[in-house]
Amino acid sequence: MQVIHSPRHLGHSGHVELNDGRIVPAFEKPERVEMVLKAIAGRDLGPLVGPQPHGLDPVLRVHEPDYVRFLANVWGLWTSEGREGPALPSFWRAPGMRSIEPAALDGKLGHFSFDAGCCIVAGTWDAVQASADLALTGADLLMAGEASAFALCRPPGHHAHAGTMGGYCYLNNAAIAAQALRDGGMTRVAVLDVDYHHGNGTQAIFYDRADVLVCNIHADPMQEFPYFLGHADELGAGPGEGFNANYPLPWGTDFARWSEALAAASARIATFAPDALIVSLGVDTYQGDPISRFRLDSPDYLRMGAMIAGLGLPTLFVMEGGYAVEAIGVNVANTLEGFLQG
Ligand code: B3N
Ligand code: ZN
Repeated sequence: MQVIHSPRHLGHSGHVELNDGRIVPAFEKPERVEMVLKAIAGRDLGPLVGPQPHGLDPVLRVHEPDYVRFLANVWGLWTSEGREGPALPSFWRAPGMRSIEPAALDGKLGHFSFDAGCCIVAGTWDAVQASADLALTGADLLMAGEASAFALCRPPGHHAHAGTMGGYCYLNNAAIAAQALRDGGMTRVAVLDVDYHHGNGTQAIFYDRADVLVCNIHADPMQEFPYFLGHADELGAGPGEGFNANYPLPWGTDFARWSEALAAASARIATFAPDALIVSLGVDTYQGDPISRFRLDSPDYLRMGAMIAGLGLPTLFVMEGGYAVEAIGVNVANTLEGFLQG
């Protein structure tokens, strides 16, 4: 399994988030990737490779042009106004207000976001583009006949909608890769999102489509971020009806309960018979994660990987969340090792 990595993620650092009424350093930080690299180096998983540049065309197959223009320009606009420090959204449109992109930068930040989780610093756009390129390179590998690949994406992507950032996510790496597989000739693609948080962006992007099945196993949105999407009755719409499946689980869920949901999602995926599988791999389901409340332990990720291997599909793992920095590497490496041995 090739592991696709770029040091350009390091440019997205020094950013902040709003937590308990205070501006604090973001939980989503560069050390996460460095810890995964360190853990992978100790295992015989496969070679570490860099990304191929893909430009913005495959990004624009998923994301709206105005949004991509905003992401590309926001830091330049911010600094040209003499603003100092990171750019953080803090104003949002309520239902009944109009969806017109404001000229003012604070208005633009709110227009293109759904929370204050996407801070922008000097290196953010470069890191975001590199992250999408990692996922696209992984998609290329599957199309070239590789059985599996791991895109060590950072920033993560599964909360990003076609025109909206949020939850540390700017471009939806998994969705961009899924669309690239479709554009490359695959007929059906499945996305299995095992992150603790519901992948609202991925769901929304493919909600009315029957060619991309999206399955999410996550904390119940009644209790957890992203709060406003991820219920079990969200089944898809129009031609996409029946091609979205959510498995919300309560706080305190352990692997015994969690793996029942994975078995159900796997059965749905097997029925769909996709040409390839994309796994949105978040390991914030770990019992020691500082912002999450599931109870998976490190050995459970070996079993998770083996269960995913049981689907017998060409599989691209795309990194999403996981904030227990001391354990993130072991948990990711265990998943990949479990998959390779499974
Ligand atoms: O949910 C939180 C949150 C919960 C607990 C915290 N503690 C105990 C310090 C802090 C924050 N914040 C909302 C934003 C969560 C973004 C999650 C991104 C992710 O991993 N997506 O998969
Ligand atoms: Zn998460």
